[in-house]
Parts: sequence; C-alpha cells; structure tokens
Amino acid sequence: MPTLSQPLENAVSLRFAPLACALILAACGGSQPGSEGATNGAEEQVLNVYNWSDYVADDTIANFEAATGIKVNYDVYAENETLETKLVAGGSGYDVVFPSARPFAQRQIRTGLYAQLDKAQLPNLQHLDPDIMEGLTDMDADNAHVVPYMWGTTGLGINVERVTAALGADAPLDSWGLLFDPANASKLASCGIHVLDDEQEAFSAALIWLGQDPNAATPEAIAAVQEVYAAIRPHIRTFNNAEYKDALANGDVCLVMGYSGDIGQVRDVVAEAAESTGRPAPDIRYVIPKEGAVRWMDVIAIPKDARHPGNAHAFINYLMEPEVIADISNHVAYANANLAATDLVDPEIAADPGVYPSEEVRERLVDPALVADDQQRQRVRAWTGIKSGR
Ligand code: SPD
Repeated sequence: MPTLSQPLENAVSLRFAPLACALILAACGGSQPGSEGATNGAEEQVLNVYNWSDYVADDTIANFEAATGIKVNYDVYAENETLETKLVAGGSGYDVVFPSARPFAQRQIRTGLYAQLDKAQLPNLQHLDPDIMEGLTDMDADNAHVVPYMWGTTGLGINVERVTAALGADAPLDSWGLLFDPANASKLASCGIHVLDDEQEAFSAALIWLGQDPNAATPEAIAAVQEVYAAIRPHIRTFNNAEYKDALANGDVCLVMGYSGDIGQVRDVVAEAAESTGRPAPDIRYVIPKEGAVRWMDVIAIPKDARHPGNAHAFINYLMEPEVIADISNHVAYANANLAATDLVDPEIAADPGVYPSEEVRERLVDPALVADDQQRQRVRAWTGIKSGR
C-alpha cells in the first residue's frame, strides 16, 4: 500500500500549523477577546472575531487591520456547538461570529442572540446574490440579522490509491456506502477513517444513505442512525471537525467524512508539497455521494452584547468587498454568496465541481432543517452515545 514520504508529511504539517496554534491560543501566545487597541471616538479600535478554523485567506485579517487601523483579536472554533455554548452563556466578548445558518443561526435569531444589522453601514450588501438573500428570509425576515458568508457540502474525502488498494479497483468511491457499509469500513479501518464530530451532518449523512429524510428526528429515525454507526463504530478512529485535514494530508487516514472546502484545501496542500519534493501527489478527492448530501451555509452575525458593533459592521462590509471574498474563496475552496465576486474567483476553483456542483448534483443536495427542541435533544444524546460506542 503506498505511503507518504517523511519530507512530504513534514511539509504538510507545517501548512496546517497556524490552525493548531489558533485552536490552542494559550500555548501559541495568541490573543483572547479583549480591549487592546487605541480608541477612535466612542468605540475603541478593537474587534474580537470568532470564526471557523481555516476560513479566511492568510492576509485577510492583516489587510483589514492595515486598511482600518482596527486591531483584530481572531479566535477559531471547529464546531457550531462551541460557538453556541458561548453565545448562550453570554459575555463571550466576540463582536463578529460565523454560525451555520440552519439550524444554528436560525435558532439563535429566534432566541434573540444577535443584534440587528445597520444596513446603512453595509453598502457592500449590494454585491450579494439576491437569490441567496431571499432564501434566508424564512429564518431571518428582511435579512435583518445575518449576512451569508460561504456555503459548501458535506461528503467524503478519499485517498484514492489507498482506498482502492484496500477495496479493489471497483471500490464505490461515489457512494456513502464506502463509509457506511461495514464490509467496506472494516477493510479501511487499518488505513484509517475519521468522521465529523457534527451531529447535524453525521446524522443527515446516515439518513441519506438509508434513503430516509435527512432531517428526520423521530425515535425510529434515531434508532436507524444508531444502528448504522454501531455497525461501523469499531472501524472509526476518531470523530473531529479539524484534525481530519492533517490526518488525510499526512496519510494517517485514507477516508474521512468532511466539509467540501476542507478536503479541497488538503488536496491543494498535498499537491504543493509533492511538487516541492518532486514526487507524484497522492490523489486526494472530494466526493458528493450519488445518494445525495447536505448543503450548508455559514453566515456572519453580531452578538447582541458585542462591545464594538461599529467595527463589526466595518469588518462585515470589508468581507463583502468582491476582491476580498473572492480571495478568500480562492484560499479556502468554498463558494461565496457574492455575485460581484464570481468573475474574480480563480477559474480552477470556479470549475471545481466539489466547490460549485453541477445542476444535476445540486438536485441531490438538501438543506438542514430545525427540528423540535425535544427531538434535537434526543439526537444529541444519541450522537454522544454513538461516539462513545454505547
Ligand atoms: N474550515 C471551515 C469549515 C466550515 C464548515 N462549516 C459548515 C458546518 C456545517 N454544519
């Protein structure tokens, strides 16, 4: 079975080092939300941002700071639940956050966790795709609280050589069966499987594989999902939303359930590392399974108790500059919601079906939905049990 060489593994690990630092701020000397900048009128020149890991270009924050003089304290998370816990507790100190629209921002808007946007401070709203804006109005009337950021899908990240070495040339690379069929998962266990620690996505994926409504939350649907995971649980190494990128890039695992752009980033990093060593790059592929997949959208919002709402608006408006958001899409391999940025996106990214799926594939994508609170609690409880192998 082919394995990655040591120099390539080192090159890959270096690429994701900022991610690891961001996740352990104390160890890396990073900043916490606070007040360290100069004041400008009523609002001090500070902005506390809490975003998903690997979700801006390398220079996005520095460029904003240089353009505005606002000092950004930038923290990252890997799960919607981490953000939600901080928002619900209150006093998070964050001025700008990036929840997934459904069901997270949907629920958080209902419970009053976000400030109303002042659209007079957001002239770049004019660049956003009116269809996407309209599509959010059922959860956010008049687009009053959130602005769309990036969207993507959840599918499979595959090291093609290693998976076909384990399963044969007719391995079902285009199917959730690669993961959920225990006959496949058992053969892939030794080359390594990671699954997202994302109850919403992991539940929906299993339901799609079963041919059921991906947003089902009845006791029967929950039991069916438990059964799917029980059959493959011994073959899953870990559940996580960020470490899987390094693991796939380094060759520690050969199959992951992952977010589209994250796998695109792994593919690009591995290709660059291979180029620098003169060795052939492993074929890292993102697949939207033929049975269908979840399409999600992450949005930008200002927590109700933000201390720097003026700076927050300036940052959100900056992120809606077509050049800025196109640069981010080029860097993170996620599709943005900015029509004016379309022509600025790298043609390779624009033509990547994992980033912008074809019409035919889009017909097989489903949006997450909010389920009743008690059903959601049951799903979360079941998910905790699934992970711990109970
Ligand atoms: N590295 C950025 C990942 C963003 C993923 N957000 C989508 C969550 C879907 N539940």
